[in-house]
Amino acid sequence: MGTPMTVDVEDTVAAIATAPGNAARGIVRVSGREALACVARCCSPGTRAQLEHSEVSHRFPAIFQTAPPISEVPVDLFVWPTERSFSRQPTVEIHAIGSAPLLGAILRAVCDAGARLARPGEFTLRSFLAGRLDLAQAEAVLGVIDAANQAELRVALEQAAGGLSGVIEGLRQRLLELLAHLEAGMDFVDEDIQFIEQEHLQSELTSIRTQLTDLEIRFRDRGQGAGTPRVVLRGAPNVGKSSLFNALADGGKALVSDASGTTRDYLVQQIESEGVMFQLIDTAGVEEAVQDPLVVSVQTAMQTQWSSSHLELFCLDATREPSEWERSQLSATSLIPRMVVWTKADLTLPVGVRPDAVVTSSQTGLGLGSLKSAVAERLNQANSVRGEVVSCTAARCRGSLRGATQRISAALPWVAAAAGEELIAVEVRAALDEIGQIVGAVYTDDILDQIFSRFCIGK
Ligand SMILES: Nc1nc2c(ncn2[C@@H]2O[C@H](COP(=O)(O)OP(=O)(O)OP(=O)(O)O)[C@@H](O)[C@H]2O)c(=O)[nH]1
Ligand SMILES: [Mg+2]
Repeated sequence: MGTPMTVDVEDTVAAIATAPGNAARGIVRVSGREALACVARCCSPGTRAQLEHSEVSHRFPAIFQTAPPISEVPVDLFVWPTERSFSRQPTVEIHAIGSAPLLGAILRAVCDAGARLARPGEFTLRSFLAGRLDLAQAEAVLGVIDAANQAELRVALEQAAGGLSGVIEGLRQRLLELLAHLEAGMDFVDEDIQFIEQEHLQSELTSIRTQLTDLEIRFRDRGQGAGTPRVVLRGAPNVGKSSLFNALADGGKALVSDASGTTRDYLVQQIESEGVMFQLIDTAGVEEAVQDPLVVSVQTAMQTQWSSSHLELFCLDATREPSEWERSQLSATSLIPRMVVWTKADLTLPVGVRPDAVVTSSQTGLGLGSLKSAVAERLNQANSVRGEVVSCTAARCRGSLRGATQRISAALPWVAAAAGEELIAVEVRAALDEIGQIVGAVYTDDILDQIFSRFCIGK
């Protein structure tokens, strides 16, 4: 298997593993087939014998010989003679006083003895290729190195310990299990054996899709600076979105009228609630099966606003029963986190109030305070989970998560139509490939290159 950085991932590499600058302690790390022999060549015969006879990981003081004028350096050697090291290769760490010229001299000596300089991220790459880390964990190593504060460090350490990988792996296992059942069905296509109930397949795929969407939303703002969250008013025409917009945004200037389809372009207003700033966006009512080119472009603009928002306030008119479209929206999982809002509650109280819905009236101001507080609370919650992954992982994984979600969305109609297992299996397999890229169960040289080239040398 080729890798972007090196053809031979077993040859012996060396680098200074500690940050530049003087410190109490500095480390030169040597990893690869000949690691122990290379270091042994730089030590006294006694140390050499000790290295050659190392069978288990151990540590001992030694005198390291470099070129004059420094010549003899007292060091501590940390030795991993077997695959029980970080890179899963024989490894030696030479711990010395953290002086740059001293560490430089040690590194040169090791290279003269047969090692070559490691490339950025090469130790971590080896660890990944040896199966010790998955890609998300490898990136977490980068996150630990780059952490600017305690909170970032906590997130990176948790990811390095496999937090994210555990979640992704769980989803992967569930998809693999479905795939196994589907493939079994394909093998026995002539016999009347059902390996998986259609209902189970449907509910399992739907639940996996919900989890993927949640993850994607959590990742959305990482790696590109969060900015002010966007909260969009969405719903059928004439339900009172613009009236609510005006009532919530002091001085909101949205046009309001009895006529359906009043709002054409979207409007944005900055709002503050309980210390949380957000942008409230009024959009055109959702119209189905439109043909008029103007309405089509209005609907497209609305869709764009919606899909780039962080929270949707789905508005329902309390004076009438929810329409079929509204009911289907409420039962489907949404890509955007959603809150349900009843409007016009001064005219009549909604029937069948949902426990999670906020009841409002733009006319009397009923429920507006609660709605603002609820929005602030939801945005706060979203903020705290959004920080759970290292930002470079988030940036890389968004595409994979979205791809997997789309594949599962494509599979669901086949399931509903009781179509052949092959059609469903194709999508499930593709979803698995997408998810596999996050942890590196499936990877390409490009991905590896992108990730490991961001490391500094010595990691
Ligand atoms: N009584 C009462 N009427 C309301 C309330 N909210 C909106 N309305 C009326 O409902 C009608 C539609 O309101 P809009 O705010 O324009 O509705 P919209 O959802 O923005 O409509 P489109 O932009 O066409 O999608 C208007 O006649 C409003 O006066 C409310 O809380 N109470
Ligand atoms: Mg409107």
